[in-house]
Amino acid sequence: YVKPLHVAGGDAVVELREAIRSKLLYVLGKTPEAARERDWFAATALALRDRIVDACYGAQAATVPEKRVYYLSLEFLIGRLLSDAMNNLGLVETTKAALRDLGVDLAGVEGAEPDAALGNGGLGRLAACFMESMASLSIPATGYGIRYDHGLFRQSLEDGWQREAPETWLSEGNPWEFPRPEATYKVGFGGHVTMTSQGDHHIRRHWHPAETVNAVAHDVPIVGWRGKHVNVLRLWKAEADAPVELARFNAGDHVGAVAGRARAEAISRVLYPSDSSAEGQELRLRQEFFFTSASLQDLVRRHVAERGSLRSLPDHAAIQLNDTHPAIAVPELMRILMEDHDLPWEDAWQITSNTLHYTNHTLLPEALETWPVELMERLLPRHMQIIYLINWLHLEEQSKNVRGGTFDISAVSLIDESNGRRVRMGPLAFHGSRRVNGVSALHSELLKSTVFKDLHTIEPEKILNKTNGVTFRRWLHNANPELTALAVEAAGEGVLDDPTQLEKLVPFADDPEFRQRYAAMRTIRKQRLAQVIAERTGITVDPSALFDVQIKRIHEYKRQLLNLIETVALYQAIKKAPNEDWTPRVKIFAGKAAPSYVQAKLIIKLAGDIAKVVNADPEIGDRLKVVFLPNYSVSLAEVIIPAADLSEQISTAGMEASGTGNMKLALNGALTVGTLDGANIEIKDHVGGENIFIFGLDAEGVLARVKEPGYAAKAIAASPRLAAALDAIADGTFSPDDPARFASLVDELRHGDRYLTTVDFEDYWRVQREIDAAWKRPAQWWRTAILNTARMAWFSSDRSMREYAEEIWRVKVA
Ligand code: DL6
Repeated sequence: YVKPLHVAGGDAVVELREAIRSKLLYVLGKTPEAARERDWFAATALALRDRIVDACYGAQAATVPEKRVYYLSLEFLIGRLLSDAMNNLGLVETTKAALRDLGVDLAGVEGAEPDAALGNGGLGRLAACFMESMASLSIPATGYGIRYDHGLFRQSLEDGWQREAPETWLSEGNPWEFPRPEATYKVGFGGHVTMTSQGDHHIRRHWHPAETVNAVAHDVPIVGWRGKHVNVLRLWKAEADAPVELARFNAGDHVGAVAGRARAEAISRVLYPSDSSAEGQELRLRQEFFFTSASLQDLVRRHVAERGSLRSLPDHAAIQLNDTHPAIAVPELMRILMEDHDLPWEDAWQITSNTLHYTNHTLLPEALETWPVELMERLLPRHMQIIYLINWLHLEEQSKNVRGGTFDISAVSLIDESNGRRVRMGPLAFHGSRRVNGVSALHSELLKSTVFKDLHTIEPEKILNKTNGVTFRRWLHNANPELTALAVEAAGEGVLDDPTQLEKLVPFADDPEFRQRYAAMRTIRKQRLAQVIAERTGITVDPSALFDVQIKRIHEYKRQLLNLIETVALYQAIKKAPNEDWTPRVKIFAGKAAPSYVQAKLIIKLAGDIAKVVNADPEIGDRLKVVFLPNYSVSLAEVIIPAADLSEQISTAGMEASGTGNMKLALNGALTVGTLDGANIEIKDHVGGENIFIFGLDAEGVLARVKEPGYAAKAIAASPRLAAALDAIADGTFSPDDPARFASLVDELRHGDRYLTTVDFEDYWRVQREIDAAWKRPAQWWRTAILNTARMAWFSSDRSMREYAEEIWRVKVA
């Protein structure tokens, strides 16, 4: 038995119940008898939103904070908000009781909330965790992004192949948001630039866009822990200036009359469904400029209203660019300051480069954004001029600094001349920002030695590390209430406010009774996941087996393929020695592939094909099951993570900037099997090397190995187990209907293997067998799991946000 976390008081229940009833009737126009779960969700959200507004319009609204933070991100993967709102307002039990009085089950209501999937993966989910943490730490912050009509596509599997369908989270409106038509800004595109002489050799340039689009604000309030502070996530919707061209309409051109509107509104229609690759399409650049320009106009207007002069902007505003997607902020802020506010270049540069800050999230060359100069000149002619001048001044400065010898100045240029002429958005963001940060210790070091090597030499103080974090309110309290209640019982209520108190669980790792209760909590979650697996895939899994989980975007560098090859090798080993005492495992995969990423989609198909053969093999039985759960989302993650025994974090070392799923899983007590990559290294430092399973080459080892010709062939020749697994995949054992289906995957491994899957295989196999053995020692296993939970406090996004506030933004945190 565990005590409920929140206790419902009588009056509060009645009040909330009546508020919900009233929203249902008077806002939604529904009687309780006619209401569907979706209606109950909307009514409950509206009633809670009132309480969030109350929390916000007290003292907070009456004071102007000393400094505001603006977090610009093309993605916010927020998922559902109801449980966050209830938990942070302390109203979980009250809401449950209020709905019960109305004859409604809270779980069904929660399930009726659509996921706001306004992001692809780690980068977008990080932005959502940061928003929640900033509210919880009372950091005055606004998130700025796009209100996409259609978030990340819905994934279904058709005969194992990924199919994409549009996602429709807004089809019944969004009860959390406040449309703010009064906060509308004009965003220009195209056109030309005029010059007028002002005397004193001063030339004034002015941009005359050919097209303008309206950015209309929609505000989602984000309430922090214990309802003490509320921030706003301001999402921009694109609207046309003129909804219809009447003259054309009246002339009978009914479609042409709304074409301009369709073009304008396309900007906020769909989220680009790609991560780890730069999209490079015109609409994407339009999206980036649209939300960046609207956000800058908005924050400049606010600053002028509150403080008068823009010269003090860096003292009262810190802007964080989440990756290079908003990097166009560098020339756009310059343009606004010079054109709209008459500031001279030098002052504008001083202000811009002291207000902006930039986070890099990837080293993968294919994900580093560059835009053709020709496209920039056409779409943003004034910005291209500003970028040229910034670059000219920057290169002049650098050439002055070179004393003796030669220095390849093109290495630090903001324009790449080697591949057509393209603007390099990373270096632009770097140069225009006061601080630049990577997202794990290793990643930040690699930034200094690789992509920003030369810029780092010029400004060695600029790059900082800010290791990512995750919000424990979402990923522990809400996702795993049983474990949370157990932690509260053992460590006290304070653990809810201060995650470092999880450390108090350490001595309990040696308490057999506590271990047993901890394991029992896991079983509850595994039973629930088993039920979801059965409902969604028809596969029956045994909750007493080891649940081995790899959940993340499907990408070759994340190496789902390594896991699948090991699955095949294990299958073959069990078939060879069926009487051995194999540890029963369920391998659970989930994740989406970018729609244009052919190899990633083939990997999904391979997982399904292997699952079909393995799961149907009577000789295998419950010793090995393979599951690919379709349509991975934040809310599915909330079901899988608390049920995981093993967390697969097996990227090629040096390629995963940080990872955040690794943190959520370890916090919930899954043991990690991982490479020394991204934040895995810091997780190892915190939980202890004996409480994590590390294998494979480290980042240095990878760099050295790729220089050795024929490394894949050598690795395959040295491992008969690997060779046999690859042969089986290549010869159609798992795809008898199309034996050559996976030839391209296996060929790439045999002849290229950019991600060193073959090289790391044997060590991965070894560590997996160690894990099999560890599972057979439950006392030790659960001790390790408890120690993981107890020592993960540092990975709270509260810690990350505190560090950003103190070391980057210079904002005081209470
Ligand atoms: O920083 C958040 C997250 C990291 O945890 C992942 O390791 C990293 O892959 C991800 N990066 C991206 C990059 N996409 N782009 N550009 O999603 O960021």
